Amino acid sequence: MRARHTVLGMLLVASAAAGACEGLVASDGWIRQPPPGSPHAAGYLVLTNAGKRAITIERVASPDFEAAMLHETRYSDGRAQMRHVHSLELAPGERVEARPGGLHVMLMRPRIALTADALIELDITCAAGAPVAAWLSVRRSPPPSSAPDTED
Ligand SMILES: [Cu+2]
Repeated sequence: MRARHTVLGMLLVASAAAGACEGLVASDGWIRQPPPGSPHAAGYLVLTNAGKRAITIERVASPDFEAAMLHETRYSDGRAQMRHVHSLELAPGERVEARPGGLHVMLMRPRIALTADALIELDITCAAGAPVAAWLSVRRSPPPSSAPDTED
């Protein structure tokens, strides 16, 4: 069995990518611990294109959940609505932060217990490329760097 707990509570997990995800760096990944028995959870991370060419993320998946997709929360008339983000393009040097109240990874039907500090694998697939693995740490509350946007 793969160890699912971090040794030092490390949050930042970076992946240098190959193929069509070349230059993609995923860091600061975390998942808000859902209530026990909840059929879904939301994951967050920072995606940076450190390469010289545009990257298009086409799909996300996790072996720890039956389904995963990128979602974006939008507010209209004071109500939050989520929509599926089918693809996400990152220009060279661009940094996109998934955080509460905005872009997030919707994770559905967990296959493992989402205990605090568990590490969840997220496989990011770019156009025609092999998936790149990122790691999301299960947390009870957001890390200080990722407080929700409450201004709007
Ligand atoms: Cu969602």
